[in-house]
Amino acid sequence: MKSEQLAWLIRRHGVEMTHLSKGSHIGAIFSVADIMAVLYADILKYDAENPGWDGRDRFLLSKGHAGAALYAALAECGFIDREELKTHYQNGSRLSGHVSHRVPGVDFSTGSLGHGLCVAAGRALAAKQDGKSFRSFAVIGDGECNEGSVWEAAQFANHYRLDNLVCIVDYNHMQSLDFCNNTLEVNMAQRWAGFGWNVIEIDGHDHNALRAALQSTANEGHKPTVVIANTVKGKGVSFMENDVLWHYRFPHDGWEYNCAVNELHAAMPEGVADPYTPDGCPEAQPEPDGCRHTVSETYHPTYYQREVDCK
Ligand SMILES: Cc1ncc(C[n+]2csc(CCOP(=O)(O)OP(=O)(O)O)c2C)c(N)n1
Ligand SMILES: [Mg+2]
Repeated sequence: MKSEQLAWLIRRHGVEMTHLSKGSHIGAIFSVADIMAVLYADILKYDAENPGWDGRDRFLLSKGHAGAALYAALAECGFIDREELKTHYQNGSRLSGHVSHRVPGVDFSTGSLGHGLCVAAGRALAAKQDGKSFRSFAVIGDGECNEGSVWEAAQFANHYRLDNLVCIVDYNHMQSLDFCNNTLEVNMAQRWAGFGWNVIEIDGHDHNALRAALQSTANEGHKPTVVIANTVKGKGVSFMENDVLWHYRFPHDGWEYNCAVNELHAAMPEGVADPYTPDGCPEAQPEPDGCRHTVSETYHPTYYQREVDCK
């Protein structure tokens, strides 16, 4: 499957999964969808028939709250059944809201931010010590970079010259309740370079740029590589883009779900079929006046305004 098709399906599954479960993090899922799609379509070595294959690249979605994006990719790549996606975030399901290692193709549970890069760095060192050729990848959030453990791992990876380690930062400038720079400012590229990493900065929704950055990360100094992927939180549905509301809100019945689906349909790549609403949502009404938010200064007014005005 082409990465563009996979990215579309990740977004479509993401809408359905959060809608059905009344679950969170659709903005984070959309933000990382293109990164996940290029990784699973073009970059990672894996065997869906044998998820524990020793030669596989090791992958971690450290921003585990976007687990639906990973589960959707795993379903489309044959690790789990598509039908199971409908159980996401629901009691008894192994597809927990945050990433679970009980799911085939997942080696490590995530959701408590700040741990993924540490594990990925350890795996990269183990590969070197054992003479194995796999690469170790971690996708982390920019808000996650507030965690000190990220920078401990960064130092460690530099010290051991882990050129088989790739960290991708989903750089959407937002964290759960606010913009990152209102919370704790990080000069992203400069910080990683200062920690001795090979820094590549790209548009995180440009599949060609992602492929080029991730294909080979070998470099003369044997440095670990960080791909700073500039993204838009909520990318793909206009009223979810750059609005902190959609960190926790799920697409509700009515115009939110219908318009989200129809916007995705308008951008559907060739060769893809929508498993849920093949013809889109014909009944879709446009959103009521005053419900579309622009980039907000702070979380609170935006969130409560929507709850009061537009329910
Ligand atoms: C250790 C820890 N602290 C707090 C949280 C709660 N939390 C969940 S998502 C989130 C924001 C993450 O922001 P970012 O890493 O930028 O991810 P994005 O959603 O923007 O992709 C926070 C603070 C958590 N999951 N783990
Ligand atoms: Mg973020």
